Amino acid sequence: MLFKILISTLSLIELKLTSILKLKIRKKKLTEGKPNWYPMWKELGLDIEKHDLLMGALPQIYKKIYIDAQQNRPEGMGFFEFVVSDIHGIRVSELKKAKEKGKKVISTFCLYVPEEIIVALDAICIGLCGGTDFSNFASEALLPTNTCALIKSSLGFGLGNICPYFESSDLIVGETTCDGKKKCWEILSKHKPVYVLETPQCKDRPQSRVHFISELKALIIKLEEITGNKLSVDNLKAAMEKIKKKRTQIKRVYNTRKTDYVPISGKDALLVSQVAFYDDPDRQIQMVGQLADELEQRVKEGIGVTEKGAKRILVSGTPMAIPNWKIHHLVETKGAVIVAEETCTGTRYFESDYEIIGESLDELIQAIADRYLEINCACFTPNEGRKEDILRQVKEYKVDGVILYTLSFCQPYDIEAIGLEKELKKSGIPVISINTDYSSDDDGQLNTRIEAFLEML
Ligand code: BJ8
Repeated sequence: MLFKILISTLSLIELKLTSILKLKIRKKKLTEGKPNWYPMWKELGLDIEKHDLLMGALPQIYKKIYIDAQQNRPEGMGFFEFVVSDIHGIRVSELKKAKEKGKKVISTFCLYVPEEIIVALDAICIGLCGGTDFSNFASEALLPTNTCALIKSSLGFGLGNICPYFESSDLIVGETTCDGKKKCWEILSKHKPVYVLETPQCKDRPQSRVHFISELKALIIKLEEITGNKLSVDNLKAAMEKIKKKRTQIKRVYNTRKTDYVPISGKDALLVSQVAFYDDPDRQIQMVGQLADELEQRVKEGIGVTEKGAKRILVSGTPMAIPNWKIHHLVETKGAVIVAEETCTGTRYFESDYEIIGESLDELIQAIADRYLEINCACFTPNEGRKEDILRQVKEYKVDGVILYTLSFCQPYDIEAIGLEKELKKSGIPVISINTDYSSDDDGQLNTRIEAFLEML
């Protein structure tokens, strides 16, 4: 009942957030009691028929993976469940209202696009959809078969008119990380305004830092033009504080996963990271913070989500966009627990940090550039830092085995996986390499391989 009342208020911002925490995670149909979003979806130009198919499938997948297959979940997950249950509704209506008041929506596909700059200019930063092959119908004619699942999916969401976030975007900020994405921007720019941030290839060189800083400044000019706002020391500092706080709360959640008796499943922790990419940062600070409070209390009381002695797994590799929960589900239905993700929907999002000091825009932009250049993505060369991150995290999270996870046809991560597998084996760390896409075609084969890997630990 409380759930229905909450939904009927239409705007999450107007919700009394603390009351959401009281929601129990219930074994009920996730679609019930929704407001009528059809007028909004039609206005945005969505393909209603296809969008209905997508929205019809998601609750069933979520129920199977999150509700039916898990026990003893933290109550704080009620908020994240609520967000997923209305994934194309309430947040999109918030964007609509904000746009009516003159705010701009800026969409991104990569961790390298600094959200603090977007927020400082009073715009909304959204990470775009891309975690299911449902959308491939709209992109397959434009891309070679050997394109990674994330690109196929994201482009499909945009061109297939099934993503209200894409339709709400005033500007898409791409980047020059992998080759596939570079070409994707060219296709997308025929349908939406796209600006490409040039990320360096060899990020450890001093001249790359200089170049990245000048690229950030060029991006700022573009964003100022789109938003009509001007970047200042004050608004940038405030936005940096806000985003830093948001990252800190996610870090607190991850820290609780380092304990012996893990208080949150890998699936739930992944969902927290995934939602962070498109929800309102202030609300995230509050809701992730409250979840972290609960998890820290669980740790004190020795409340865990697995049997004691469950095998602890680190997943490292390509990002996992909603609803890509495939590997987490396969691993955690076998009694093991994923304790960390060395991915962009995991530790890469919050590990690097900055001090917010400096009295000029130049100093603050430099601090932002330095923070981003610490993110170890396989698109850079060399990328030794990633190996160091994995080895450190294996210790910090008391990991029994590592899954190197690569989306099929992602060459940078695929190639790194071969070297990393050798390095980890040399260090005596059990490791398995998994190369897959969003389909369930290889579920049987992956089940067998993961089962054998877990038995071996
Ligand atoms: S910082 S990981 S979000 S680039 S999986 S599209 S690399 S072919 S997503 Fe990424 Fe930024 Fe790096 Fe993170 Fe290309 Fe690979 Fe596909 Fe990928």
